[in-house]
Amino acid sequence: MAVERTFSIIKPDATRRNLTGKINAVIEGAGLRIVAQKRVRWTRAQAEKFYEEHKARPFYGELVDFMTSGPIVLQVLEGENAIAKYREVMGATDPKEAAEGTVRKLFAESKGSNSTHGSDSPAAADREIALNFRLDEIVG
Ligand code: DAT
Ligand code: MG
Repeated sequence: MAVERTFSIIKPDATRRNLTGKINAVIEGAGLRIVAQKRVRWTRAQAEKFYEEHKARPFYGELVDFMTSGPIVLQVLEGENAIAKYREVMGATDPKEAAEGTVRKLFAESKGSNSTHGSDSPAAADREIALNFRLDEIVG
């Protein structure tokens, strides 16, 4: 297995409830290192571009509304097998289906308001990191 980087977002439902530190504790407890982090508020254009693969889905408008509804924390996580590992640490998209101990089981409110994003493939991780961080903002 190789050391990889993945892209993570702590979503507006989680920043609103002051859960950034608790989610970071789960991330670090799983052995992933936070090698870049910044708190921002996305414009609609930024959210639309980030989620453009979902443009045709019925929940796209709601997703863009939600992701621009408050501050978010953008992160790059590094570790062995980081992409698959963080998907496991997050749990299923719908917290009702998420395994015990996962971030979404612990903290998510609903399928839409689900506290975290994590890249789902190496190509997605590369694209999502490049969209959100300059190289000199990532310190491994
Ligand atoms: P994931 O974030 O687990 O990779 P996804 O890529 O299928 O899930 O969808 C992106 C986000 O869109 C997801 O985190 C929450 C929202 N979403 C997905 N399916 C939804 C649905 N049926 N209703 C409302 N929001 C949904
Ligand atoms: Mg996804």
